[in-house]
Amino acid sequence: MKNAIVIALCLVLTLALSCSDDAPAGPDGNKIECEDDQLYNPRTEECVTIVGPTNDVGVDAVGADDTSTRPDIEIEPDAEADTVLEADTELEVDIEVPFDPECDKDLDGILSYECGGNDCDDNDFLRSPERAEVCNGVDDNCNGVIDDGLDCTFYAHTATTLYKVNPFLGTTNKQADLLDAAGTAVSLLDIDTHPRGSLYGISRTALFVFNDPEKYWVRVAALSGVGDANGMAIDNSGMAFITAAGMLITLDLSQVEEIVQTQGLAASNFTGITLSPVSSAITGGEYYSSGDCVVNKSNTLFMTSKHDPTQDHLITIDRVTGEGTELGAIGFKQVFGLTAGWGQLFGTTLSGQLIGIDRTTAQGKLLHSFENRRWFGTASTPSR
Ligand SMILES: [Ca+2]
Ligand SMILES: [Ca+2]
Ligand SMILES: [Ca+2]
Ligand SMILES: [Ca+2]
Repeated sequence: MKNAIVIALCLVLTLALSCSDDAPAGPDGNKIECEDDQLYNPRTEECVTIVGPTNDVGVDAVGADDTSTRPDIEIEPDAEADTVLEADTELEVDIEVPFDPECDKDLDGILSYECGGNDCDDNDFLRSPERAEVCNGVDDNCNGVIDDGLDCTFYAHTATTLYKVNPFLGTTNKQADLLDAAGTAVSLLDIDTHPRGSLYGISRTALFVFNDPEKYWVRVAALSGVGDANGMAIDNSGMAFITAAGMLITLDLSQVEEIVQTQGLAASNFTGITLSPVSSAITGGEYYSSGDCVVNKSNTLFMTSKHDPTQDHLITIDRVTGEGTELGAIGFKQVFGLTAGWGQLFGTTLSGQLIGIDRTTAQGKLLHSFENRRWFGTASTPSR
């Protein structure tokens, strides 16, 4: 300890003190012995008493304590250690604070109301404020409103009226009577939505497009050879397919659609247009169009077939070869409307039923029955 003090003083004292443990020699060459608490000052040729390190005031006064109090400075690592300790402590909090599984039963990361969180359904992983709203009849994003900000409807028509149907809520909203600009009834067999948004309809002799702002139908072309038609579907490239009894009829809409897009829906734009669809037999079985066909997002063409008098069946049809493949019985008759939307298939029947249809097994499930509605046809949603 004494050596440390000596060294410390040597480092800082400006006095020309002799800092040696060896006894210094006096002017006469004799060894001078200083006391233990003294050092020899050769300038004054005398021993001076060391102010001890325990006297903080004295040592600080000469700055020596700066060295001798290094341990004070070395507290810094302690301080760092404290910081590290704090980090460690926080980490331990994250890991070790016991979590009550009752507060997030569905494990969606959002706590239940009871635990101070805002998960409006702590039993449903798919519902929380972190979720996006989707069409399903459910308040996915927990803002208290079902399917807010979305159009969750498809077009369906009876013999006289066009509706928008919400299959999730089981509601309908009348859009228009089936009339042309002059107020004459338009007898539509079926309707479908073009990928670019136009709503098309067919009668036995003509093709129509719905003027949505004006709420009437515009005759855009004469049709031949579709007299038995009862279903129409438009694929993702804009090609229309019409089903009539055991036939698949292909109708190229591009000429008309081009005019719709570039010139608008004025009747004079469509004077003299006649379209000649191409017919081919539906092969692969004794299939017979019940009332509708539809193309889903992956361009698969489905058709309801009434070859079984007890119930309709769902088949797929190869759009190029016309070969049909049965998926199974739907469990419902007179499925005159077939629509694809939100990744699902829906059917509507002549007796007013709305059904969900399994795309793999064809099994239908009743979703809603509309009183006094006889559904003729339905159109797919633009997003399908
Ligand atoms: Ca939760
Ligand atoms: Ca939840
Ligand atoms: Ca919502
Ligand atoms: Ca929803």
